[in-house]
Amino acid sequence: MAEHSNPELPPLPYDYTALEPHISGQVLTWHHDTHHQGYVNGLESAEEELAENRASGDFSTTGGALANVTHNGCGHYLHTLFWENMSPDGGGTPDGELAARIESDFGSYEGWEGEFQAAASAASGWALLVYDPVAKQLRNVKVDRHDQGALWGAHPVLALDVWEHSYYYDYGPDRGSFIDAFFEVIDWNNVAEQYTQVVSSYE
Ligand code: MN3
Repeated sequence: MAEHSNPELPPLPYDYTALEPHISGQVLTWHHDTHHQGYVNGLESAEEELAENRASGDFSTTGGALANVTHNGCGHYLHTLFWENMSPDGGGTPDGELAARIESDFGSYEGWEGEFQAAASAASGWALLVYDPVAKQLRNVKVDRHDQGALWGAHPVLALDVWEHSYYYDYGPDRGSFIDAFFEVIDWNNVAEQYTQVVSSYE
């Protein structure tokens, strides 16, 4: 039987100030060390509660704990992807197989970009580029909180956090400028790696 591991906060893959001026060191520090850590802690304590309830046979708090696993687990996983998707050497546009797939699934890069930015403008949570293994295609998904609007079975390969804690300190209510700034730091090499890893297990 596979042994499951306790959730852990992964270190940022770059310095806290590495994405300036697009995302400030202050925001990355709060966002990673406080917010993301909070989801890791929340996931761990919800899992402990589930285990205690299974052991005692008292399931009276299990419904809430299950909701906490989903909320905090999605928060943990999406933040981990969000950090990996960015780099101080990012920006530009995708190339290679990922670029070809975006063109074939969305008509053009511009078609994908406009749709993703619309998802990011409208979401109360996240904009995601996902691979849908049922339809065998890339899709954009608009997510509220961390999990509302999720497409079951789909694998996120690019994640943009548009919770207010992600941009308000740097941009105030101007979410559009933050979305533009995110495009200056997208690490397309990482997105291509995420895509290749996922698609290779389905196609
Ligand atoms: Mn966040």
